[in-house]
Amino acid sequence: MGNNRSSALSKDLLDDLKLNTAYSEQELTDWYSSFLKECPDSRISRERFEQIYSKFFPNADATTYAQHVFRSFDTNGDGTLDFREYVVALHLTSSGKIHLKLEWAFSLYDIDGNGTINKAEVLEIVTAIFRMIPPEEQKALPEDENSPGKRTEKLWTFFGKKENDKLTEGEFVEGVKNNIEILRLIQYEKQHGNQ
Ligand SMILES: [Ca+2]
Ligand SMILES: [Ca+2]
Repeated sequence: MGNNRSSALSKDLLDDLKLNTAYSEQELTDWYSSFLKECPDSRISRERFEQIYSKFFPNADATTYAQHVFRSFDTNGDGTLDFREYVVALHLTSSGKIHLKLEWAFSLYDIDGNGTINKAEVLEIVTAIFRMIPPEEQKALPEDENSPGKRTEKLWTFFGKKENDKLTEGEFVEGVKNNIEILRLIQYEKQHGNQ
């Protein structure tokens, strides 16, 4: 990095991304051009990311969730997203490969990055998810999952965990794969205007 001052994608980065994502050289080159147009300093700040993210949820508050998503994408932890982090994030969240998505979801829930998820971390992410659910949709939720606390209890029970237990990445991935209800509860799918 740093020696890539021109608007061309460096060969090393291109090779790296071709190897680690499913995207073609043409796609990556095109994206890089539009990325540079949007972000002339080739970085996305957290504030900018929150703005972009929030536009998808005009009727709710996606700020907290966007902060967690940003953290999970900012893999080198420098407080900005560079092109590599951006493309890897796109690949993880849209490739359709469930295993990749779940590994990413694990890193989203593992807020302190210590390699396990505890109940407080689940509660924090579920609370952020709830802020994205419009009030009328919240009213329609089943009784045992219509608050962040209840939803966290339900999830924790599905995972077969006691209050102070911890969840490893393997348990998380297997748990979600084996229980469609868990998959539904760990995320929020917008009901309208999504695609
Ligand atoms: Ca970064
Ligand atoms: Ca953790």
